[in-house]
Amino acid sequence: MFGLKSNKSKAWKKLEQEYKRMKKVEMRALFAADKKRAQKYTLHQNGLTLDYSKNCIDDKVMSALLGLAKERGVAQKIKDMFEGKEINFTENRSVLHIALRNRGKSQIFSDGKDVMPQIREVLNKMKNFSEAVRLGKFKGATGKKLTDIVNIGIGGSDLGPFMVCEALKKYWAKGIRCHFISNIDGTACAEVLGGLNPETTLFIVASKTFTTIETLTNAKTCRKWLIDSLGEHAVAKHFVALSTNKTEVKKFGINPENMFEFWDFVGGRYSVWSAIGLIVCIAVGFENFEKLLDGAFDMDEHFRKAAPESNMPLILALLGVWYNNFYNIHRYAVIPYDQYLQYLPSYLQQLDMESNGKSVDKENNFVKCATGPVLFGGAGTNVQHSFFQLLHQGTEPVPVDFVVPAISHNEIGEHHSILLSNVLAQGEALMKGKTIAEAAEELRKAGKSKKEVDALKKYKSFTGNRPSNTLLFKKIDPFALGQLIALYEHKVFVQGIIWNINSFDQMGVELGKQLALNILPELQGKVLNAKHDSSTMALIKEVKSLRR
Ligand code: G6Q
Repeated sequence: MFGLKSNKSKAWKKLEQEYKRMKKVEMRALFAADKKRAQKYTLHQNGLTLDYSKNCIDDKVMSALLGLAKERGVAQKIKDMFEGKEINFTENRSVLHIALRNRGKSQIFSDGKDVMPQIREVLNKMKNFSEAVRLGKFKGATGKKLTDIVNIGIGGSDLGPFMVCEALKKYWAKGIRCHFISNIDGTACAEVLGGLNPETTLFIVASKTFTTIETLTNAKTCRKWLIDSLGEHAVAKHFVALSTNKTEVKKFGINPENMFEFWDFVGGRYSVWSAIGLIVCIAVGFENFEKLLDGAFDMDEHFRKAAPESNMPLILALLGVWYNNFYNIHRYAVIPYDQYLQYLPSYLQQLDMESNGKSVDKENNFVKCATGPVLFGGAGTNVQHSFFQLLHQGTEPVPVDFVVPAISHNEIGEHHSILLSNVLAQGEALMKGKTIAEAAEELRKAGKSKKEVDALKKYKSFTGNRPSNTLLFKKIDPFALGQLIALYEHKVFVQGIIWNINSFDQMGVELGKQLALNILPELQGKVLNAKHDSSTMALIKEVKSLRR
């Protein structure tokens, strides 16, 4: 149904022609022919560099891609988002994560109301609370300082704060530790609670809707654990909520005064900039949280104002479209070369796949082209020793984004130089490859016989011509991280525009929330003989028998 036929607009057809030409061109040759290629295809934005020269592109391709962005009205849609138009068209909502980090003085409207005063008010509340916890002024029920902060949330209410806390670990206040409980698997609770003292633990229940079964079940378990040792009155001193749903927060037994609000115009996976970032504020301090917002704002301003040809999120998005829709490569990898960024790929996986894993367009038709690709990744150099084999020699290329801080927070001996030499060498090798003749030559030089050379030369060859982007910056600090996240958010947004889909709903995730609720009473023996397919019926039966 999708991915096979293009929607034959003028710009699309032009790109199909460019693809026919470009697929015969080797990047090696393009580099050899133009000494300034790297310079030409590199962008800079306030400390962040994007080198996209190792892509299967030339000026004609870039101009055709920019033509597609123009044809799809990307510039107007960007304006619409910043003006609070209801671009989340299936839920009739504005999409205003950009307002959460609006560090300027401008007003931003949703539904005719300026949202900035309420955003600033919550930020102020976050500042006061996080400082009180850090300074030991907000104490636990027995008068002790709260040292262990547990974020209970899932999906958008977990991945953002988790990734950011881990990325900024070097900035954590001394004596404060962050923990995350997301999975409904009791192991998640058991493992975290097992190491904690109730007197010094603060629970943050993070849930936009405050109806998510995993989060509420985990929160109830943690509440019981606390009450069992400190009594009911301790809840007010050890539980806060982050939510849009005051009624449910109250019902759960958390005083709405201990609730930090956010709003429907903030999507879960775009919410780390909101109250959902509370654990980040406590861990790294409000000043650093503000720097994170500053970095994102810097990217927002760039995205809004930069010309298309030098607009980083736009260029990244178009390159993704180029491979996804013209080369028919429906996957890409993000590889951070920094241990602190090891969870960036999982975070981006949600951002990209939940936003653009869609099949119906704005006009209510099934799409005729492939939409969101599969994103995967992991920290380099570890992944070089695992799935990089396929990246180098698999039958289909996988475009890669390398994310690279030039300086490590832990500059020990030669470690970081070795790490950096690896990432640079990987990009080069993917692009250049190694011809069979070159492989043969290498084998001969290594003293192999003719027979051995003939037997091995193909196995030792690499097609090359495999695309990668390199995102380079000085160090992983709050500002750079803010820029980086916002860059990917906007990239995903632009791709959604090109594919004419809604990047801001998540019906598939919501389906999952309903489905489990149907089977739960059957597993608990409360409903018998419900109808399912034979496989599900058999599995339910077997699970019940194994758990008996
Ligand atoms: C994010 C998704 C999803 C959501 C979780 C948790 O964009 O909507 O990942 O964040 O399902 O939802 P709650 O925050 O409502 O508990």
